[in-house]
Amino acid sequence: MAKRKRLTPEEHSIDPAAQQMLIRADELGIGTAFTRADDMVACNIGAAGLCCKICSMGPCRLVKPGDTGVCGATMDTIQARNFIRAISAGAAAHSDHGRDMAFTLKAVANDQTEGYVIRDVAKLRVIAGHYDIPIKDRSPKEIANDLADLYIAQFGQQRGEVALLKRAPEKRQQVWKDTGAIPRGIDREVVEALHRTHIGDDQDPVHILQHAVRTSLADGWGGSLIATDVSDILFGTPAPILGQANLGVLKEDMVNIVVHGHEPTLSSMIVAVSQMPEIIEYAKSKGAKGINLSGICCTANEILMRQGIPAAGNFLQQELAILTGAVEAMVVDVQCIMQALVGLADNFHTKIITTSKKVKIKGATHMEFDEHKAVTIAKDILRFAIDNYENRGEIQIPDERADLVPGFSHEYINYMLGGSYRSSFRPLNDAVMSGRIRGIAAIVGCNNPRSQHDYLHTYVNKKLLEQDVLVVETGCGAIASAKLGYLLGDAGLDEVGPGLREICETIGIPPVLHMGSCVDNTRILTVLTQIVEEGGLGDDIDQIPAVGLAPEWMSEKALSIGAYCMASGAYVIFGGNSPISGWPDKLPGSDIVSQYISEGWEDLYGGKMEFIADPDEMIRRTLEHIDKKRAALGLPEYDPSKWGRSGDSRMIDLNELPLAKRKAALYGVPAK
Ligand code: NFS
Repeated sequence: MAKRKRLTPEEHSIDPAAQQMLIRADELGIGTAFTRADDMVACNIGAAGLCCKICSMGPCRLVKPGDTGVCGATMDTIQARNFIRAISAGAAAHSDHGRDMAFTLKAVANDQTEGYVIRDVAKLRVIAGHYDIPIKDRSPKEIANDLADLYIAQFGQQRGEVALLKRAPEKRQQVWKDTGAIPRGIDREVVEALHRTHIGDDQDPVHILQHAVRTSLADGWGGSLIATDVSDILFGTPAPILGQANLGVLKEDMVNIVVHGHEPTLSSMIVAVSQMPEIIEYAKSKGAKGINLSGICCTANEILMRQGIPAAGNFLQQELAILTGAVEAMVVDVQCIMQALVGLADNFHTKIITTSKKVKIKGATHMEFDEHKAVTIAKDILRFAIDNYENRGEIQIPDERADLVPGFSHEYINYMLGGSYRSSFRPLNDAVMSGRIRGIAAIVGCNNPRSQHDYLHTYVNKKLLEQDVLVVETGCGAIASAKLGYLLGDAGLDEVGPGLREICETIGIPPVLHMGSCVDNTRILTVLTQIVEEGGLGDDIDQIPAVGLAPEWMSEKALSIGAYCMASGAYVIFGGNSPISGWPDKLPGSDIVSQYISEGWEDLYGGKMEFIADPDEMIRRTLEHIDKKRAALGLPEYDPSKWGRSGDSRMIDLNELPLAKRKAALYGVPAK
């Protein structure tokens, strides 16, 4: 097999903790996703969306213009089919997560679980109110039971409209009606996507892509939104909390348990049980000082933003955590879990524990989770991990960790802009209208070993902050920024533009707001909806000066997110490889799919989806789009020279001081 040159640890990642672990892996002769990506030359035919393997007359590889599959399928049809299948798999993953959350809510409402309660009754009432579920004189469990039934019904619904779509701006709902994009039921759209792309069905690329939009909406305004709603109701709506991120959160003298995956159901229970005196005593009886929990991927985000449990890292750090030799158990549920973990863990004492009914990995220990016995199972898992502490060998934990403040739910953003007395999105809208905030960028999504770990996320982030663009983040992108300190007020403020800085200082927020896991991209939809409802920035999401970016994407879920954000009116930019790039020497008119998801979709939805590999070009187009939307709204042209000197003159003087002295003057903290 042809091999690519091995990159150095510095070329693989900008994160010093990751670099250190990659050096250790090299010394131990252990491969990781980074080196496997070096060794695996990606298939250029598949990468361009030109391989069709939906029947066994092929797989057909279309290698030159004019080629078709054995059945006659053209490049455009094959690309569109591959694309919708990826979007459908992503929508299915998010939505199945949402389904499990809805079942958990139903079980909690009927006293069938162990250890769970309804934590956010206020949110339960607000959400129930959207669907006219009676609230008055009813207990939280009665309301939750009805909401769970309604949510569970959205999956198998055959006709009508997914009920959650009514939470979008009215004008947007009309756009979806006019374009026939309203999903009827969540499962129905995914099944239909598979049917349409079976051999010999839908072969008009534009028609296929239209259903891709409908399927993605069943995710964003369906399954994912259900997941976010129910997680908040059961585990609490996030509010700012202090946390830490990076491998340095692992502790030398404690039992390290890393939870990895996506669902908060088990991980929240592990958090609760790990604080029980009997479990802590058990850890001590084995020679450890206690139990240290941390997370990887979106499970990390779920417990980071609710309980302040540290994040050991993002997607590409799952193997690196095990390479420290200090992890007693990695407990996984669903999604983004590398099969390589098991083989890698064989080099250490680490136990990989699978817990989902849906996910088994050969060689891992399976301890199946069941919410009806959640406390008992969580205790079993923790004891199993504690028993493994004495088997530790040599360890090496990078001394790298950064503080962060996550937890910016849309409810909290509303509150922070005016307190409970006059909570409102008005100050945010005003800041965008005045030009202090030039626009909003959502930087989300994965890591991908095909690009330098964390580089694109943080580069794009930094450059947009300098341009007074307020950044909101979720998923692995948020953890990348956290590690660099952007999610902590003062730490990031020296690097942001003058207008954005004024806003952050006034409200007391970091310039990058961590809004949660990937299913929580729905929080971004809700924020955009609230901005519209507040007024002054148009009457639909596509008029807001906002852009979504997934610079290091790799998963099918990312494509589904991109599609539903596009359909909601956003310009969405993906970095890295385009799965629909087609032949490098394109003939005129042979680029139907790429053009359609950009220009065609923009005509219909006001949003568009593009794949742009060059980060500077991503930034240029982001700013161009933001300025175009500002102009269309009649807002003043962005002019940073107006800001930074308009506040209280004392603040301006103070801002010139070094951080420690500024704090001393402001808060009476003695300067060091
Ligand atoms: Ni999102 Fe979260 Fe990370 Fe990508 Fe995977 S963890 S759901 S898919 S890799 S951001």
